[in-house]
Amino acid sequence: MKTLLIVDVQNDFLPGGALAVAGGDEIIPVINQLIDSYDHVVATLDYHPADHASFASQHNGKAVGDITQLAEKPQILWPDHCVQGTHGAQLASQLDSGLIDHIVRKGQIQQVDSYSGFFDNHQQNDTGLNQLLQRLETTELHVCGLATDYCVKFTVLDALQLGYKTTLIKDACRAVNLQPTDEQNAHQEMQLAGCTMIDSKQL
Ligand code: VGL
Ligand code: ZN
Repeated sequence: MKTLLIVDVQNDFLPGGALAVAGGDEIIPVINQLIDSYDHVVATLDYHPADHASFASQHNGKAVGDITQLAEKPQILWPDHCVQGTHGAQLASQLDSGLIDHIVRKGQIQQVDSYSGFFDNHQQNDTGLNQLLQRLETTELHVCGLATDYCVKFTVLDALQLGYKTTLIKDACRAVNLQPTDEQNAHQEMQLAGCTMIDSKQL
């Protein structure tokens, strides 16, 4: 079965949102065009408690973009975003959400961030996404969404590790690009790990 995985296409990652990704809104029509050509469609939601440890606001003397340590691992500090129950955490309304058959939430544990849709950044808790994809008998996974250099990349790397034949739909993703080469590096990392890279017009 072919499954489309839509990563974090939420209001806070769109222009005007709390952690806006440049051009994040431009991927929505691209996804809407593809969405009905899959057996299953699964969306992930970044879904943080209001006091999440990835928020700069929770660390005295730290600013957005600073790096701190969480459980001895470096953690970039973000603006408050995708807080549970807020408009910012909702799926983008322009997305054809009627065709999304499952939603998987991540980043819900206060002390640890979760870029991947499968596991938290300390690889300790899983979200149930792998079991869901198994239940859907997914053999092929196509990934799109936000952001290429964080949640999309780590989701793809875990999917490959778990043995899914994984394809990234490049033009249905946008990157944060804290550094200008982050998107390019993320593409390279995913490709080296075995991800197939395509543009939506090749589908
Ligand atoms: C993301 C930073 C923080 C993402 C989520 O969805 O790529 N990035 N939380
Ligand atoms: Zn987040």
